[in-house]
Amino acid sequence: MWKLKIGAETVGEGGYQWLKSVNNHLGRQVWEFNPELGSPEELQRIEDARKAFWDNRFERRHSSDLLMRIQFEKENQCVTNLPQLKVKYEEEVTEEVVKTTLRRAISFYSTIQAHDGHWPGDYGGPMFLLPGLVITLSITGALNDVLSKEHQHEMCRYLYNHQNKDGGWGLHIEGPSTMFGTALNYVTLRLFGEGADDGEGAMELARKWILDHGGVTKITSWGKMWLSVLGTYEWSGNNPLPPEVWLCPYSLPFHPGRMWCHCRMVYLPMSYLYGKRFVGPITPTIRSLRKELYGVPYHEVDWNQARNLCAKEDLYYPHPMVQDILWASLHYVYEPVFTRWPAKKLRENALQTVMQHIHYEDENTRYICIGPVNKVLNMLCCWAEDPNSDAFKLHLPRIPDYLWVAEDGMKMQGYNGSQSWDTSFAVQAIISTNLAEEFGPTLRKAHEYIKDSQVLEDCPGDLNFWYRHISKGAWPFSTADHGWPISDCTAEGLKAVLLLSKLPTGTVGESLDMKQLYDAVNVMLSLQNEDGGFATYELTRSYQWLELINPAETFGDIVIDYPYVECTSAAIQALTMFRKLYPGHRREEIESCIARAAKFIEKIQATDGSWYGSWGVCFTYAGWFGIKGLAAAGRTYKDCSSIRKACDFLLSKELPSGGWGESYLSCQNKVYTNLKDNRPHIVHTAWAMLALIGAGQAKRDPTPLHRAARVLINSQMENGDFPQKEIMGVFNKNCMISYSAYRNIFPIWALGEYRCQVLEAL
Ligand code: LAN
Repeated sequence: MWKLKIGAETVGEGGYQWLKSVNNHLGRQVWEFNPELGSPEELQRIEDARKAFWDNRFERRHSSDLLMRIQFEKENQCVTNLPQLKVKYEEEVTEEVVKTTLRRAISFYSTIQAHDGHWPGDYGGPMFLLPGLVITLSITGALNDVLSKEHQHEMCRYLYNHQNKDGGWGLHIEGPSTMFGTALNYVTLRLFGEGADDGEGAMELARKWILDHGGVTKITSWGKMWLSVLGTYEWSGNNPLPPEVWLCPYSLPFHPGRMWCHCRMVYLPMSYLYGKRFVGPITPTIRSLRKELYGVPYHEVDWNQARNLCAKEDLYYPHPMVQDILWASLHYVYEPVFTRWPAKKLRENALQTVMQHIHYEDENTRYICIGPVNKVLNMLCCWAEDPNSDAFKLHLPRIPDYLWVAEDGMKMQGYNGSQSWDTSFAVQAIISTNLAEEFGPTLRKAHEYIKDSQVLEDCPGDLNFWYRHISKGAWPFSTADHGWPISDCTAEGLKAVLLLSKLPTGTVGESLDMKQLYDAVNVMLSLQNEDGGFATYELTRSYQWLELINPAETFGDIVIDYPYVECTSAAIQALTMFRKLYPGHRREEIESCIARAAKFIEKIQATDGSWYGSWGVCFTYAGWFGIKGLAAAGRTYKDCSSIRKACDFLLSKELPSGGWGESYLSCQNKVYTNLKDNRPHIVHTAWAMLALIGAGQAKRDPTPLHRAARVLINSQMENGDFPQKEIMGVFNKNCMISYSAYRNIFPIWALGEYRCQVLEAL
């Protein structure tokens, strides 16, 4: 049976040598297979869950994290046996019902808290991550050493579970088929040893999809890169990524050091692989793939034309003409010159510089790396540089950090988890219910986790040289070992510890040292842009027009770190909370920061009263942040037209049955779209409630809030859990990602505020 291990227990004997940690692996999540574990009943439950997922895979595409739940159910007893309550249509929602629902919800949620205080969970969703891992491992010859046969079996299960009816795979689990998803996942299955003709037709169908859509010359540029290193596509069919760009002066607006760290960190290793024209060993499988993936014989492919091809299913951000000109001149003029003597020296220099930055990133994330894409690319570069290097060996034991198993199989996650982020939210949710005293042990453990996950040091060396912002005092999204600081993760972490500091030490433990609070404030202040807004990891370092050279056809807004309503609002909320408790500390700076941030939020609001949400679906998520940010800054419904418009917008989206439910299509189309059949979604319902309560809706007309509360109460399951609905997270406009903890956190939070701010005010 699969077992989820947490923290220090994930480090097996002998593993220490290759695994580094700043805090004894706090928050680390690793699934291990142990054939001896599991009673027949447990194994049967797991099989049933798998079968149910498979049977309903085209209707319910999101798994419910059931393997973790089955494990925790055995390990942690649920303390309550309160009865499940339902509220009939037009029946009044009473305080008693809400309180019982909350007690049941938090009791359940406490049973899936890990012993180190964080809430583990599935952070899957994207369908282009596992292929990068499997391609890298198969090139380096490590596939069968790193991934056991059980791993490979679960990975195949995952891929078949998420194959669309038409045979293809989407960019993410809920999306329609794309060439990027289909070709890469087909290749992945082939590398696992699945036959091109598997008898069941799934592989044949996938291949048919690829050929019907023009063959893999139509794959996106990232797909071209993966197929090239694998040896199934020619480098001449890629647009150039000259590593020399890293040698340009920083004053140039397109210097990679000015880009969004995720963009920079992905194109860094890509430029190494391109600069080297790195290709793995050509095995019989690779030769066979060359035959399978194109409609014409491999030697007849027009690689030059292929550089700019992209299937229409994949095209979210079509290349503007400047890009075609840029790539053509690099391809025809620059590359032929700079890959030959004497200019070749420059290339060698550039490759060395690039490698130096790769090693710096690896070392300072303890080989986790900032994300799942540069993780595997960096690993491949380390191998390409030296297959026997320690760097490559240090990468291997950090692979499990990205893997997660649920009833739909084993997936590669979008990060090494969302530990810190979820825990900060969970704390705020539980405290909002006013039941904190009852759940002291849960809060105390969460408090420990948050305190011990703060980043305590800046990265080493000259930060400017490494293009790094300060980190000291920040909170990461996942673990301190990952260590990249994020503006809103810092804000939510700070909010959580400040709220905890107001509760009795006897209940929730010692508060965070004041100096560490000051460090957090220092990071936050350092992250405000001139326009008042906050971006994600760093300041906005260059111009918006750079998006013109975004080469990734499937992603929007990746080139620079833009300011966002979410990050800006979180900063306001944290700083206003801090200011109340520590009015003397950096008073003027904080005040001016809040004022400028609030103006920024007003400025970027759309005329219909909405904000576009970049990291959650979508206008509802952003509405919650927009309103809460302005309210924290002291604006009210009465004196602020921005809040009034935002409320009108949200109220206009209430569903006839009560509640809210927004589709991921909102994110890609930038137009508010309901879920199919106007279904409500518990998380949207909760966000809308939180926003409206924050804007004083209770005093004006509480009926939409009552209706929404009823939706949440009635959706609670028998064991106190809430059902997993449609996918809720997003990045770069077009790709969805799972936030598995939201189904528990936000109903608790919204009903908590409903209980304390709506019902009690009546
Ligand atoms: C994340 C996850 C967390 C998220 C929030 C903190 C929620 C947000 O408020 C700010 C942005 C941030 C940090 C974020 C940025 C983009 C990430 C890192 C991700 C969505 C997780 C995965 C994604 C990353 C870019 C995926 C790899 C794909 C590429 C295009 C490089």
